[in-house]
Amino acid sequence: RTYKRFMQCRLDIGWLCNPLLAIYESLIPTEEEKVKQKQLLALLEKLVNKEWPEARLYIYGSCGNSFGVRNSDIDVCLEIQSGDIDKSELLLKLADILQSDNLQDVKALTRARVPIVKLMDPVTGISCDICVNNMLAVVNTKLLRDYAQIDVRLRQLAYIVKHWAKSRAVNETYQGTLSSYAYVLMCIHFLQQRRPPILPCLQELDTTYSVIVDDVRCAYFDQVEKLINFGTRNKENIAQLVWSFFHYWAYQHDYTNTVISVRTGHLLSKQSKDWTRRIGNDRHLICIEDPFDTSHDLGRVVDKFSIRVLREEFERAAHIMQHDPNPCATLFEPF
Ligand code: 3AT
Ligand code: MG
Repeated sequence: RTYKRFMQCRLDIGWLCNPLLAIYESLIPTEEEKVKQKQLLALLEKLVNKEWPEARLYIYGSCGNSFGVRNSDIDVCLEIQSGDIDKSELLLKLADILQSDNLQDVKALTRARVPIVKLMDPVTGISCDICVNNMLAVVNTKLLRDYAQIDVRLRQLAYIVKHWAKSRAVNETYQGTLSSYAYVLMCIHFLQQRRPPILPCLQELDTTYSVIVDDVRCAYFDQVEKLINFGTRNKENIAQLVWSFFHYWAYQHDYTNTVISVRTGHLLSKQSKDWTRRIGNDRHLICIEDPFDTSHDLGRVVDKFSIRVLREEFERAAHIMQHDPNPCATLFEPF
């Protein structure tokens, strides 16, 4: 009986699809904004190549991975053979090159955790952070973008989850909650685990794309246009998926023993990764394996206080999805 009621509840929330999709649509950047981003990238490339002809610029993060909301800043990575020049010097030089043109507020932040040059383009109104040789981020951006093309429900779910996380202030790594990147990986893993699955595991399929970055081999199947029918046997709609996502993280996930792994498409044991105890500042209270840098737990920022905050927020969201008469308002109420 309980199971029947449980299923009934999930089937009955179809009416929530339209309001959830309306939120999703309202968050997607416009074509006009995408064009402006490309213009700014072209301008930066021109300026950089005048000084360093062999250097390249890549967009990474939410503007490149197709999980970016409207009016966000762009993250750019400069790839350059730096020889014996150190990163700080390189960034100061870069700031100098960009200073000379019509860009505003050009600043090199050489002591940041990820050192960057910040700037604002008055023509497009877009702000931009440029880092150097952070190619693993460029490659994981491509992986997320490729997953997004397989089934539109990933983009829908991830936008809703990111919007929820920002509204509820649980998207702040410096306060011990999770990065946007971590939330998108949670969504991908979740959709790999549905039965029938909505997403495949690209790193388990034949390799069609392979690069070596910082001694890590990044390889997976990237001909995603061949996979656009992959998830069609699963008929779950976005309301059911949002409901199930929050239920999973509120009540079903085994925080004590398991690691989510997009790389394998499965749960792994903490034991197998030796993530069973605190080492230094890594507490492994919620474990999310980076798909390429597999020694990296994206949950390592979470501490014993913030894990409670996170789990209470998952429970709150699950409760709202189940009982609230107007979930679309309550779910995203500012914290
Ligand atoms: P927002 O829309 O800006 O919140 P985002 O996708 O830009 O989301 P972040 O700002 O968290 O995400 O990170 C920017 C990119 O940097 C995303 C990912 O390619 C990379 N990245 C972020 N955190 C990590 C990490 N811990 N390990 C590896 N790559 C990371
Ligand atoms: Mg970002």
